[in-house]
Amino acid sequence: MLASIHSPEQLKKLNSQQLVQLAGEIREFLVSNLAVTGGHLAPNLGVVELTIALHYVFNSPQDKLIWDVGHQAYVHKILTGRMDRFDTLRKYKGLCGFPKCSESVHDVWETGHSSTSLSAAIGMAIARDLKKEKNHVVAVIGDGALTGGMAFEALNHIGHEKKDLIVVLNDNEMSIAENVGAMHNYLSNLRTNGSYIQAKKEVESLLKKIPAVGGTMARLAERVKDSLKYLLVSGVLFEELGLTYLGPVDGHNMSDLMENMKRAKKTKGPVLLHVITKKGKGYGPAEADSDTFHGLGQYKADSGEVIKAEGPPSYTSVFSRTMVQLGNEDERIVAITAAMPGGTGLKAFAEKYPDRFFDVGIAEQHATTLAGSIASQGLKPVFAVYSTFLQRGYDQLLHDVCRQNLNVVFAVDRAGLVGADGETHQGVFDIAFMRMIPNMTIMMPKDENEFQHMLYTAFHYDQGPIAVRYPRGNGEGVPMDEELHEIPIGKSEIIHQGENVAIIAFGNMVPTALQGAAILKGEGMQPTVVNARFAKPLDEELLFTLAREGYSIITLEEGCLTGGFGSAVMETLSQAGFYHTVVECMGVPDQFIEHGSVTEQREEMGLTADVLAKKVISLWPAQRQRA
Ligand SMILES: Cc1ncc(C[n+]2csc(CCOP(=O)(O)OP(=O)(O)O)c2C)c(N)n1
Repeated sequence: MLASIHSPEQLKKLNSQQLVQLAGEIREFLVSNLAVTGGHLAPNLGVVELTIALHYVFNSPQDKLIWDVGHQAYVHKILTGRMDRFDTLRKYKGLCGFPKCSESVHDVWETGHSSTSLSAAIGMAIARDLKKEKNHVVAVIGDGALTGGMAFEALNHIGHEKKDLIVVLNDNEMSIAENVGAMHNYLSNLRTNGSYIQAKKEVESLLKKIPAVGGTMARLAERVKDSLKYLLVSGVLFEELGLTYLGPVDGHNMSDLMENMKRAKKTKGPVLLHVITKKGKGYGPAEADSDTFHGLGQYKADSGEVIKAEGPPSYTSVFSRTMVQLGNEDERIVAITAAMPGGTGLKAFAEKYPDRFFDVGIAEQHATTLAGSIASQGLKPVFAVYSTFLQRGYDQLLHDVCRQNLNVVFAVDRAGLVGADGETHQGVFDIAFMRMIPNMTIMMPKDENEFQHMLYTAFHYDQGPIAVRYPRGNGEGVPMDEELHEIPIGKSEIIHQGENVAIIAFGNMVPTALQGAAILKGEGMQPTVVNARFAKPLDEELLFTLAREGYSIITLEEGCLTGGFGSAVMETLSQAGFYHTVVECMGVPDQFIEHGSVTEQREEMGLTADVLAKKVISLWPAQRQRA
C-alpha cells in the first residue's frame, strides 16, 4: 500500500483499516531503511499515526504543517512523495534529514534547532489574517522542545494574539534522554491523572445540562466552570495562557487523533492538543532504548544491534573520561548540559557526581547564564554544548559571561563540519562569533592527547571564560599521556621548521597540514608547519617572526573564513604594520554547507591536503617569480 501513496490526496482515499495497515508498512520501511542510512529512528516511529492523521484531517500545503526540530519529519516526507529517495537520506546531494523547502511544497518551515515551531506558527497565522487568507496553521512540538525558552516566549504571544492556530504537543516523556523540568512534571500529571480527565468530562456535561435561562445563570455557569477549572480541569496552565486544551489523546489511536484534530480545527482561537506517544513505537530495540535510537548510524534491523565504527576513541569519550578524572581532583567543578547528557559525554560525570551535574533541558540560554552565575560564586562550571547550539546562548555568552569576565569553561563539541546533519548543525561559526568578544580565550587541539591537556588547562585558567572546541568523531589514535599538564595560553607549537611558507593550522586541520607538507617533500619543498592551538589570544610573537623573516602564510581552519582564525591572523599582521606579508586563508566559504560526509564537504570547499600543497607551490619563491 505504501508504494501507492505519493501524496496526501491519495492517503485521504483510504479507509480506517487501510490507514492502520499503512502505519505498519511505514514502520517497516523506516526500520529497514534507516538500518542502512542511519538517522532519527525512534522519534519518527513515535509519530507515524500522528502524521497520517494530520495529513488526513488537514490539507497540506494550503494548511501549514510545522515540525519542531524537524528530526521527526520523515513520515511527513514519505507521505509527501519522497519515499523513493530515502536511500539517499542525509547523504551528499540526497534527501535532507530535516524539513527543506526546496525539497517539497509541503515543507513550509526549515528547522534543525529546537523550539522554533511556535514562533513560526504564530507568524504564519498573523500573515494569513493580514492577507485575509483561510488556512489552518499546525505546529508539532515535542515535550523536549517545549523546554526551550523560545517556545515559552511564543506561547505567551500566542495566548495574547488569540489567533486560530493549533499546537500539537507530542508528549513521549523523552527529550533525547529522559525529559527534565517542572513543565515535564506538570505534563506527567496531566498524562496520568485519570480523575482529572473524568472530572473534566463530568463538569462539562453538567454545565451543558444547565438551561440557558437568562444571563445570570449563564454567567454563574461560567464562574463555576472557571473556579472548578483550577481544581479539576486538565491543561489549566495552557488554558490560563489563553489556549484551549484538548486531550490527552492516545497518539497511536488514529480515530481518536482524527476526532480531536477535527475538534481543534473547529475551535476558535489557539488550541493545544496534547498527544501521548511512545518513542520508538513498534520496534522493540527502539522502544527499550529510545536514547540510543533517537539518532544513530547503521544497525542490524533484525536484532537492533548498533554497528559501531572502529577506530580511535572519539573526542567526546575523551571529554567524558577526563571530566570524571578532573571532577575527582577538584570538587569545585560543576557540569551543565542542555538536554544532551549522552551526546556530550557527561553521563559518566552525572553518575559519579550527581550533585554537581545539571541537565537544564533544551535551554542553552539559561545554561550559559547559569554557568556564569555559578562561576561568580567561585565554583568552576563547564557548559558542554555542541558548537551549533551554543549559537542559542550568544547574548548570554557575551552579556553575562564575557562581560563580567567569569571563569566558565565552554566545552564546544561538534566544532567544525558535522557531516550528515548538515546546514542547521554545522559547527563552523563559533570561532568567529566567540573571537570578537572581549575576555574570551579559544583553543582547539590537534589530537585527543592534546585535548585532555587543554581541558586540564581550561579548569586551571582563572582569568575569565575559556573555550576548548573539538570536532565530531574519532581522534587521531595517538598515545595518551597519563599525567595532565597546562598548555601555555596563547602559545602555538612549531611541528616542523621549514622555509619560505608557513602553514598555520587550527585544531583538527593540523593532520591535513602535515599531509600537505608530506606531498611537498617529494617536490623538494619543506614548508614550516605550525599547530596554532589558540585562535585567541594569537601567538603574535611567532606571527611577527614569520613575517619579519619573509614567510608567506597559509592558514587552515574548519570554520567560516569570515571573521575566523585566518581573519584574525590577517588583522593582527596588518595592525602591526606587516602589509606585505602574503596570507592565504583556507576554511569554510561564506555559505551554508549541506549534508554529506565530512570528507565530501571538505572536498567541495577545497579544504584538502592536495589543494593546500598546490597553494604552497604557488607561493614558493621560484614559482612566484615565474608568475
Ligand atoms: C537548540 C537545540 N538544542 C539541542 C538540540 C538537540 N536535540 C535534537 S532533538 C532533541 C530532543 C527533542 O525532544 P522532543 O522535542 O521531545 O522530541 P522527541 O525526539 O522526543 O520526539 C534535542 C535535545 C536541538 N536540536 N536544538
